[in-house]
Amino acid sequence: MEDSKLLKEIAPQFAFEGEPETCVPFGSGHINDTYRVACRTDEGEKYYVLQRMNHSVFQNPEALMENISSVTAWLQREIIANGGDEKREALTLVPTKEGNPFYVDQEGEYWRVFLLIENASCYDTVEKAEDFYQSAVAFGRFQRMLADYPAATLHEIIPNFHNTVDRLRRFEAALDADPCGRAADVEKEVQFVLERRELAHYLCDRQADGRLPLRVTHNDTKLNNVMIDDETGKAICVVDLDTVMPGLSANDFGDSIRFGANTAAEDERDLSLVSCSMELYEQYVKGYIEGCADALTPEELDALPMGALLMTYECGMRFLTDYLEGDHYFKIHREGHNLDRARSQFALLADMEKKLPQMREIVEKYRG
Ligand code: GN1
Ligand code: MG
Repeated sequence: MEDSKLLKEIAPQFAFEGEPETCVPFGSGHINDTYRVACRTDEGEKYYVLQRMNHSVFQNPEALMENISSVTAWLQREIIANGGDEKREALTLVPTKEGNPFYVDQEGEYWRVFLLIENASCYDTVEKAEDFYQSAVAFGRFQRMLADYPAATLHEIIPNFHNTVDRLRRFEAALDADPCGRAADVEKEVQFVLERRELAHYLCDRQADGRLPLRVTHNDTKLNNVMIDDETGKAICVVDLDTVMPGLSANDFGDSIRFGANTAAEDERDLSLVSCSMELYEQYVKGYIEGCADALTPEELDALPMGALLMTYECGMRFLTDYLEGDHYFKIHREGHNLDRARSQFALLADMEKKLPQMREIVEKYRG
């Protein structure tokens, strides 16, 4: 939608402080469309984040918004109880003028607004090891603050989201159907996935037999989903709560490593640049264990390194599935983008497989 149309038709639905004056694209997510709205108030400009929710990915936006409303309210209470600033350390939903948490337009598109946390930034790549450590503390703290939240009351927004066994089944179905005739070009990548079928079971089996407990998890723990204070350099707030669901701590840990400890971008084409940095991995382990305090069980701590391998395997498989199916899930910005992403994830996994003993030793060092 045109920015001007957004400003005229969508923005006025929300209970902003002041008058919305500008609306510009914002952020780098693959799923929703995000804009920054500036409003003029007596005290100067005030900023908000306006998002159009992707309802083909999120088929039940009402349930999703229920999850976000109750998790953010819980986090705000915890933050206030700890003497923190709840408007800066948690997301704040801005309701519509009618008091609803989202607005549905005439085309059936779902919109929502959050307060923009000012003087803070999200980073797409690790510029400083300290930022990565900070993000680990933030995700660890997130885990700890939600440790007593009744996880079973949350809606499962995307069923089987991090069920790697199910992701493998869906990959094999896409491969069989081959709707775009692309399977023949990706034999090497397909082989890579199929050779590792066993890996898909590692976490699912441990969850099924009760060795790993269900937690409230974020499920998209990339570095760019944490806001870092521009002045202090400290992580302040975990954002993008769309996929908050019951899940496993190893998945949250693993997805952070997949994205942030990679020495290259998620879609890097020069695979010689892709590797899992043990320095960054160590920073994350240290920060995550500190942030969680003792909220994790010994079995959960044992499973963390394998979580990194699993999430990388799963994400690569998801990119490859989307490539085979014609790129309708992840937004692409160039021809073959999902294939590039899959290849770089597989290069990263191959490197992690070599480094697994060292990854385990590092967890031993910090678990206390
Ligand atoms: C998607 O929208 P974004 O970039 O935060 C995806 C994640 C993937 C990620 C890969 C709902 O997240 O699961 O790990 O892309 N989110 C959803 O970059 O599928
Ligand atoms: Mg995101």
